[in-house]
Amino acid sequence: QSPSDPVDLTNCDREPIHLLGHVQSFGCLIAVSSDWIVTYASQNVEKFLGFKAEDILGTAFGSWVNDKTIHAVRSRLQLLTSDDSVERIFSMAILRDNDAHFDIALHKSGRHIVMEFEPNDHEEKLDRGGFIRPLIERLKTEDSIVSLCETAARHIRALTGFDRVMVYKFHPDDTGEVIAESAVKDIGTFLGLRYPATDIPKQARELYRRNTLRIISDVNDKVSPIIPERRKGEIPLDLSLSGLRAVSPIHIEYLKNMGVGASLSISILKGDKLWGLFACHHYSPRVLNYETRTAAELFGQMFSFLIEQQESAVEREESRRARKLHDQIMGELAEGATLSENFEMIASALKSVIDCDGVALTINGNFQATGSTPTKDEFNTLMRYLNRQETSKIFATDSISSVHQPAEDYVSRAAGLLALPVSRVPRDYIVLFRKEITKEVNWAGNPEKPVTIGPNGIRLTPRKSFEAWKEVVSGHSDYWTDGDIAAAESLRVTLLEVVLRMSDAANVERE
Ligand code: BLA
Repeated sequence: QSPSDPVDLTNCDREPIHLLGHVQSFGCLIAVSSDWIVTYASQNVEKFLGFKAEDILGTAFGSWVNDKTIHAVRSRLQLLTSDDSVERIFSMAILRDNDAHFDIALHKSGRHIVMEFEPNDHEEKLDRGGFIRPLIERLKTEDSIVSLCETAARHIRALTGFDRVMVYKFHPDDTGEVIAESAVKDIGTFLGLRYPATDIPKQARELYRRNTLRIISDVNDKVSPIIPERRKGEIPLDLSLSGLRAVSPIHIEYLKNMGVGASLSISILKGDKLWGLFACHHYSPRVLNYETRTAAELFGQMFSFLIEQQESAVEREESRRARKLHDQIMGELAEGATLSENFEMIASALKSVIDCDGVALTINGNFQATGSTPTKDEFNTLMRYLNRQETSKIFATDSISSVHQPAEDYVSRAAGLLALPVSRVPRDYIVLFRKEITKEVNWAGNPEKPVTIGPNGIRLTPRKSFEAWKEVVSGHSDYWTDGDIAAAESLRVTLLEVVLRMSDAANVERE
């Protein structure tokens, strides 16, 4: 797809959002070649620097920039550590013939050096960096992912002044959920809402790993084209690392449909994976100066480490609980007792480690169940399906009905299952069930009530997205996480031990 092909709802995961050739109006962009000749300029350089973009193309950078700036830019370029790094210079007079101060962002794009300029005339230092350290100290005392996210959202709102700051976490299937929120009064809440993966298409998620902050300062902005559109024999200038990049018109339409005036998002990474975003809305245009954006970005990076730390603490806690459960089950089982005799104890022990709505057990065709499960007959039919699977492994699905059609009859009772084979005889299983996800949502205040509906229609609103997501997940339970499967695997080993002990006992008796 080329940048000029029309984009619509069917192809927007292929829109080349890094090649759209425009910058937002709060700054201007100039690119130079390795011999410092200007190769690209945004049309709005005139507004900021006083000369026409057409006139500056092909000139030597040093012919209009002062020596101090040339020196600073050259030395910053040496500091670029990777293809994805951006260097910054704050509040510097750059021109030979006037004293206007600018912030400069520098990065490399292919064989071009890209410089982005934003006016910065304030005298006093903002000391946004000073904001970060005490905040990190404060966050270190939080003991859960959600409380960590809530506190962070509150502080990001204080730092940026955005009306609403959400922590949007990606699930393994790339859908996302608002797990924390801080907002001004009376604008309703998005907390708990889930969205389909397509709302933040794949190429955007990919880009947000490399460039961790983007601001859309005004959805009605008159964005400025970069000229030339492309140089002979080249693709358009790659704007992946640009801070001024004008974003996809599809996304602008989405924001407008929501009544949002400005948007800011900061990536939260876990390792090199996109874990989530701070997604921020403002209900009127909002430009944040570069220093504040830099502080927010830095905060996002530090926060990523805290999330990683917290998640591994959770994982350690989970395996500690699984071990404890092992000891408990082994301890409580009376000598020679069978799994069936201890079904309730085992079921509640399992539930305490793996969240589920029902548990069923079948040993030698003997069926027991607790909570929300299929009936005995339904279960027997299901067993025939399970027995065709590889028996020595945990089997998990978040949609039984998509692999075993009769399960459509009991989706409301049991939509997903996790089966633990507990004997070498293929017929013995403990099965955990989960109900269908149907999230009831509080739309009070309806902050996303469409204001205007753009050319792509009502679909581009969070509410419609949410409905689309509900369709996608109809017949599904919440998915089983890697942690659930790992816990089930270790419990299966425990239960097998019990089964073996029983058969040993039986053997001893027979002797
Ligand atoms: C980008 N979509 C985004 C971004 C967010 C969302 C946060 C990042 C850009 C930004 O900071 O605004 C989605 N925003 C949300 C969600 C909530 C929110 C889910 O506040 C929930 C509260 N979007 C669609 C559909 C398409 C689409 C159907 O809904 C395409 C068919 C496209 N979204 C789309 C594109 C981008 C995007 C192309 C990239 C924008 C860019 O960086 O150029």
